[in-house]
Amino acid sequence: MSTEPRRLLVVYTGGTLGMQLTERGWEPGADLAGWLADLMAEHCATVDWELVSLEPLIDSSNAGPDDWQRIVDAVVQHRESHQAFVVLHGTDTLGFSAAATHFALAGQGLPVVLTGAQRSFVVDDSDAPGNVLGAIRCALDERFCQVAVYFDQALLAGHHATKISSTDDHAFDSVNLPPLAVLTDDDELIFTEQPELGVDRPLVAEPKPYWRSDLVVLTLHPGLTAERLAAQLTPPPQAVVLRAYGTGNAPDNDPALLAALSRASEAGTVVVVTTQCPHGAVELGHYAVSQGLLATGAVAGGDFTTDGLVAGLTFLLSQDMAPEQIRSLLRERISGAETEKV
Ligand code: ASN
Repeated sequence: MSTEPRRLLVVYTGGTLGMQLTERGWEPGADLAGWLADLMAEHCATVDWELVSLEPLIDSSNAGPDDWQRIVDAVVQHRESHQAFVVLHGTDTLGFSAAATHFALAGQGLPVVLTGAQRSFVVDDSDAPGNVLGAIRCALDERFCQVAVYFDQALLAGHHATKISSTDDHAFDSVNLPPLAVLTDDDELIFTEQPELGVDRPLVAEPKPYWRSDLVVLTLHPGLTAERLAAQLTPPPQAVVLRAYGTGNAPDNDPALLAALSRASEAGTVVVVTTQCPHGAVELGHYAVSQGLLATGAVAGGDFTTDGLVAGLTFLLSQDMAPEQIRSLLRERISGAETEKV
């Protein structure tokens, strides 16, 4: 491992962190470059760094697979000249972008940290300085070499981080995986789980760029009619993330409901089951009631979040794989993910 200090690239995509208040509400446009230059001069004077802005700057509610790819491209294009990457991003969809960046860069050993803020740097009590400096601290640490999210003094694996509060400084949690590290008030970075080689084993050898696929997230709720579910599956999408109950349960007392899912699977839709619970994994077949769902051809999403599955499925669909190929890769790498972290 090189002992040379890492050269840092900051990739700015937008988000509250650099927003200003306009007549329409908060939107990108504050002088982020000027603020960051002052912050770096005050706290990181010895760091060799560069800023790249991905124009147009966006509220992350507008982010999609094209934007994920722009982040990945920015990192890949600078991987010879820079050794550490911090991505400044809106928090609303940061969990999706972090997972997408993880899948695209898995196995490359690149230290990439996504962060954002709940309040713009223009506000007195902004959480932007702490998050940005913490993210930089992590990205420059020679022990760190994967895609992660830094927020509120914690470093979280990129494919398990999800937004849990629209207002609190503690806006992100790592679901079903302990934080990778915590940053103490004394600026000590304590790794709780060493980033081991193989932890982020790539799903495919040479990933193709992200493109916008026809994927839908569906949530079960008591009283959902088979007609409504069937309408949501017409025409059959390429993939469904099905937010079921508990360990992956769905009602088995309405054959028409399960028939709608079976028809979609037979038509080539990849159905992946996750749980509506904030924590815990899916295990199809654990309860008898889930046998019906299992029989539709649905695949368990393991301990992945909705964010992780949307990004992961979009990644696999972008590889031009046949539905059965995607299902078997999911079964092999995702369904039992609580025992093997991908
Ligand atoms: N709407 C903002 C965004 O995601 C929220 C934030 O960054 N805190 O861009």
